[in-house]
Amino acid sequence: MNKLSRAPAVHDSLAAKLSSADDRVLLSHWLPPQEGIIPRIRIGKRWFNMLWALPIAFVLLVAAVAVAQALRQLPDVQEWLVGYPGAPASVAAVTSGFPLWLRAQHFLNLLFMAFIIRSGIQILADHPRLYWRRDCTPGTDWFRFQKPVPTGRVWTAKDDSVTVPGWLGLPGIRHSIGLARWWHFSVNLLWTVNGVAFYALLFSTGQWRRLVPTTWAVFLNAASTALQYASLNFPPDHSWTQYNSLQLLVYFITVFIAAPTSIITGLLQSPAISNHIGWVGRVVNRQRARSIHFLALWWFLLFILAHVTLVFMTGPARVSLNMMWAGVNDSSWSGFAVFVPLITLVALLWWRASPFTIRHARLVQKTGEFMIGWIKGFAEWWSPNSQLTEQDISPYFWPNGTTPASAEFDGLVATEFAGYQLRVDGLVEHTQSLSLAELRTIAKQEQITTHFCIQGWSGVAKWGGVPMRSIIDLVRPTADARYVVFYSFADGADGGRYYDVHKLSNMRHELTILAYEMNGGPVSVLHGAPLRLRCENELGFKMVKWIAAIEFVADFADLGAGQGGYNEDHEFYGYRMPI
Ligand SMILES: Nc1nc2c(c(=O)[nH]1)N[C@H]1C(S)=C(S)[C@@H](COP(=O)(O)O)O[C@H]1N2
Ligand SMILES: [Mo]
Repeated sequence: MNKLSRAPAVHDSLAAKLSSADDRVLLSHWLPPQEGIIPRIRIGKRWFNMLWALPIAFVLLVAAVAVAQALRQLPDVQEWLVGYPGAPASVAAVTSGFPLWLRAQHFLNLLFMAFIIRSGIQILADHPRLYWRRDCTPGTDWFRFQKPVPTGRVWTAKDDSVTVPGWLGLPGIRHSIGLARWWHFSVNLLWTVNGVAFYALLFSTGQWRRLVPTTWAVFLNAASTALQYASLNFPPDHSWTQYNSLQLLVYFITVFIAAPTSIITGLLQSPAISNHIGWVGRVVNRQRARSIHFLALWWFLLFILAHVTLVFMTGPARVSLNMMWAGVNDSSWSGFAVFVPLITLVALLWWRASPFTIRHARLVQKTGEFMIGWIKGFAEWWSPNSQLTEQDISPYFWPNGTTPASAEFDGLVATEFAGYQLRVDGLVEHTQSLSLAELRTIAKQEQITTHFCIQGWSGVAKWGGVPMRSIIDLVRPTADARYVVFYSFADGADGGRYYDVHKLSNMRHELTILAYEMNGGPVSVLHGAPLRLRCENELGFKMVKWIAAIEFVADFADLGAGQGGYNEDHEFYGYRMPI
């Protein structure tokens, strides 16, 4: 892909200010840890500590047991239970037990879910708040495990990120979303392939009858089973051939509702997808998608808790393990013999995954790129076209990144950028040096769009500026120009200049502009004055703020650490980030 076929290029003078980066996470250079708080949920105006859920759940469970036991004393209820014993008589049982493919897929699902959940929690910790509205205005969150946003100072999204414990998060250090995403997306792909194969095998073998309701009677039977469980007098277990109706419904929801919902709401958080699919992306905006994604996580967590508890509570665990791990319906130890080594393997991988990721961060980045880079390539190809209206402009727009700290930049700010010159050079026929006044003479494009930060927040603003297409027409890139480098006036968080690389084709999308206006006025220094990139099919970090120069290149391997941008070099992000 990035072959260095020619002699090293002579780059823009700013290229000398880029820094190389380590292939490991060096904790001494990393964003220092920051504790979050116990998760809180907002109901109305009040915030509740989620630990309250534990005593409340306990009281509710005890009450449910008391009520269920009382109900089962009533003759009418006993009669009703005879009519609805827990599984509709009309539903045919499955006689083939649990075949090897099913057992293998069950194990793979367990293995993949472990890493999906861990990396997902890590991703959430990079913006530890959830909202229903896409503007992410402080105070409108409904869930958080971070303090309220401080006022009276600039508080960036990075400032807001928190550490999750290393045994839980993957890789368990603060602001490691770049690495967590490679895990999350790569394993998601494996999980989805496993899931699709599972659907196909289910429906081609008759095993689907275990999981798909075929009569309305399942609902009353499920109520009956729930009552029997709650009374602590469990229904007889026929799992080998047929699940009871409660199991059936819960498995159905897990396999056919929660799983697809997670995949869809995951994809809807992507700028390229959300901005390409019209009203769907506007109605299920990024924050709604994120919140629903999180609720789906809770479904899975509660499912796992209940599932594992019941496996070990209904009858001898040995027998249950035999069914799903050895495929036999007896009371031998064969299930144990399979289960113990495999669960030990999962535990071992769980234990080593974070240290491995920290030590071999570049390898994780490269492997992730290999696994899912092609999907990102497809998404980048789509032209983002979704725009919003003036009413949608967010009252608040999170700031992010490290502002320029140089006498040169301060001097420009003091003269309101009167002396600013944008250099556009590299592999072009007509090198340019353009003042703001000259940029303003080029036909202005305005767009009201959603910003998608990799960390999870979003915000809507109206941007005005010069389409990159106009710049391309002006400079006329040569035939070997394939990428466009944006150099900033600002350094990145770990020293060295902030920069980022885009494919030239991405710069030709309708909504790619160099913005000098935000919400009708000049863009503020905080948000990237005098010029910042808007490229609506990418995540926020690809939109360089405080642009000093633009360079057209054939290859970017010789810039910085060669990964295509500052965060790509230093935080192991991908250089194509439409998802
Ligand atoms: N020069 C520079 N540009 C940058 C950054 C940065 O740290 N330095 N941060 C990026 C990130 S991560 C995001 S989300 C957006 C944030 O833009 P905003 O501050 O206008 O919200 O700017 C991007 N551009
Ligand atoms: Mo970001």
